Amino acid sequence: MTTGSNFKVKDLSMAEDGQMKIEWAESRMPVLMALREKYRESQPLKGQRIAGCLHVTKETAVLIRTLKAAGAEVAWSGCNPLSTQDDVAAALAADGISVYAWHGLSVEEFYWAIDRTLDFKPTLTLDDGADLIMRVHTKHLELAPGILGGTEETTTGVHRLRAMAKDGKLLYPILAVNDAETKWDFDNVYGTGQSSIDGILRATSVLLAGKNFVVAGYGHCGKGTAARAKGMGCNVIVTEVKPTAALKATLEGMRVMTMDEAAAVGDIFITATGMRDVLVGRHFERMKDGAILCNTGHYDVEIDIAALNEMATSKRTIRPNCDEYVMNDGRRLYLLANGRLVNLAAAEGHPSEVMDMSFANQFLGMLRMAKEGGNLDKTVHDVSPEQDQELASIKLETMGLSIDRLTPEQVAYATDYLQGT
Ligand code: 9W1
Repeated sequence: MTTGSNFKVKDLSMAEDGQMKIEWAESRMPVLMALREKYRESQPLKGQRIAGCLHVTKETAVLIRTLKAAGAEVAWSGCNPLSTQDDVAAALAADGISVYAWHGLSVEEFYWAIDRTLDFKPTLTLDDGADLIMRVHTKHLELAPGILGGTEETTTGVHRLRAMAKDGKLLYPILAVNDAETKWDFDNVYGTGQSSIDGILRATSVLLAGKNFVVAGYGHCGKGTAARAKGMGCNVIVTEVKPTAALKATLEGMRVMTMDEAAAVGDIFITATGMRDVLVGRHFERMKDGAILCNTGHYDVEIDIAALNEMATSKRTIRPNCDEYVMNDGRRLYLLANGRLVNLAAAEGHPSEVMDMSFANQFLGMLRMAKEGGNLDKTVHDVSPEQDQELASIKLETMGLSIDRLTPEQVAYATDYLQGT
């Protein structure tokens, strides 16, 4: 461990590798980079101290540097004990950022790291999962009056905070970055879609073309994964419990059937339901020799791993993130990443281009809280629809794409209910 007066990371000598990763991400995150240039002069975050608690990754580093470029002082900890990229943390520390994060820290160390960022008496907080906000509300209440506002990145965190706000327990306003269309709609569909396929390929290196690819759940994550698998030449089968979702899958060219039917024909299975017991013993019994099983839902409850262990006569790790289970009749089933999120465990999470939009929402959220936080109700606030459109418009521009504008006549037509038949 390398400890400095304002950081604790795994090994400061990894900074050069981290710096290269960050530069790579910067080259793929044009919206944040455009915002960095836009606010470099005016310094809208001057005088603000931001405590952040979010996965220490190359993408997060691009956000941190953008906040700093806009004038903020920043102190950071990771929001998950296993998501920190140690070389990225080292590069941030070498750059003078107060960062307390290393891969595999214990629960005590996790809260210790959050507390170090609170020593800094933040005026703004930035969360993924609300652990930092909760720490202020439980152990550091004295800091709350000095905090103008905060932002929250995820669904789970937003749920927690809305419940708190309902009870009147929230001590400063929060912006629900998660609920911005340019966040959840892109993260879940395109981020999870690509990274799940990426995880399967890294763990197995199988050919996707021609395979029967079974997606359980046709929500945003399932839909994204199914679309990408189809693009790679798979025959995609969708299983669902919700009639409208199943109907959409059908009309998008997916085959729909029950898991009992799919179990016998699938080559690759991925669960994306958020529900437990999606693949269970009776499915394992029917599966073909060589079938590959994985999960991209939040919790590792979708595949009944206990049953798999019980049914198997032997088990070995045949490749990283790929366990071979031999059934009593000799069939081999392959479980990826122990049934945990295959896109995080076997790949690298969402690609930088997708995080660009999520984190541009975070950046604009910080600007808004710095400016208006003091006047907002102490509840959970939504990102404005204008911010969504502005952000999408910058993204399009950075991709060299132009779109049409309504003419005044078209605007009048759209708003005049007297016109029409
Ligand atoms: N977030 N930069 C693992 C990621 C863990 C993780 C998690 C992301 C990003 C879903 C955020 C092994 C990055 C993060 C790389 C990695 C997430 C949990 C990102 C996808 C969400 C519980 N949740 N995310 N990049 N670990 O991709 O910040 O590689």
